[in-house]
Amino acid sequence: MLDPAAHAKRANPTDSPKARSALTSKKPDVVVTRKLPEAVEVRMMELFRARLNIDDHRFGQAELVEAVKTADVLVPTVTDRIGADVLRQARPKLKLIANFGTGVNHIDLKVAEELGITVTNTPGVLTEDTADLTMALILAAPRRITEGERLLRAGKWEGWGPTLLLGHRIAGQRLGIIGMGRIGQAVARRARGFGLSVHYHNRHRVPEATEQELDAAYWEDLDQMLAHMDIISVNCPLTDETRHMLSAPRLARLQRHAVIVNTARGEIIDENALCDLLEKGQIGGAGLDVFAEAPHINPRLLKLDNIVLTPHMGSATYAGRIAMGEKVIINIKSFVDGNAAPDRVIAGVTN
Ligand code: 8YV
Repeated sequence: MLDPAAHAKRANPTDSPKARSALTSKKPDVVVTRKLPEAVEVRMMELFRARLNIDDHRFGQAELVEAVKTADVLVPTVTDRIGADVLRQARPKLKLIANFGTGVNHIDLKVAEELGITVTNTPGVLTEDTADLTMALILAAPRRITEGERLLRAGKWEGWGPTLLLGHRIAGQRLGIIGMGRIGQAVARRARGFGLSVHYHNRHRVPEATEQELDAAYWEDLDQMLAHMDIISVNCPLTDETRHMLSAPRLARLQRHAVIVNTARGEIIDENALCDLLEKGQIGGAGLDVFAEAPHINPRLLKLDNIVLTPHMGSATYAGRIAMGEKVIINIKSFVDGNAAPDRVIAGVTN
């Protein structure tokens, strides 16, 4: 997939208010692919001719094609694969994909742009929630929290023991954040409160004032940073450049006790290489909220004790999901009213 930020910069000049005039005269047909919070769905019913997914079933390919052929606006989520095969059947009806979520790696942006379809996302409103879950995994993996819970639930706990479930102290460890965007910075703020020292790698160095505020050390060379960290947190988007960024040779640079946390996208890490290292005890552990082939979980991961697994719940708060829905509504409303949608990843051509 292409980099959303780079695309946004190349906004299509034909994405003009005039070009959307046909849409402004009537309520747009909006297809929502998953069940959203009630408040969001009710508002969508008021504003649009919305088709909701009441039973929350997953759209197969045929249903997605039917949706894009018959809707002005599609509201997908990360669980939908909006590839070229689907998009090529979307015109002339579909004009906007208002994604419910920030990551847009499940949408073929190149083809959407080629076809003049606008794509929006929901940045900003899930930052704190995702950073909270990231921090929870940063704590849970080195402190073996879920391992302890499993022991207890299995009825195997025989009481306190001086050497039982010893983990690693959080304070004083070095945290290496890969991707110092909104979420990476929110993780850094939390991490400082727990006494971690913050290091980061990013495509571009963040402004000096931000570095100072976060007391964060920049590593231009990811390989070098990996070799010196105790904990790694992956917080960058999935793009062509970041797919398998944590490859086998890169992962091999981690220290034996290092813990890797991923709340971004599973495909950024070579999952099989990660399993090799975890199985051989060549790294300390992992906290994973995202998986390469979700919802299928690599069975090798399930057999490991030294990892904490959560089912892609970084943004799963009531407030967060309602705010995401509100962003989707604002994007659709702005678009159909002839204004530029605020969270454009791709600015398309409309008729
Ligand atoms: C969302 C996410 O819940 O926004 C994202 O990119 O990963 C999640 O937190 C999900 O994408 C909903 O589509």
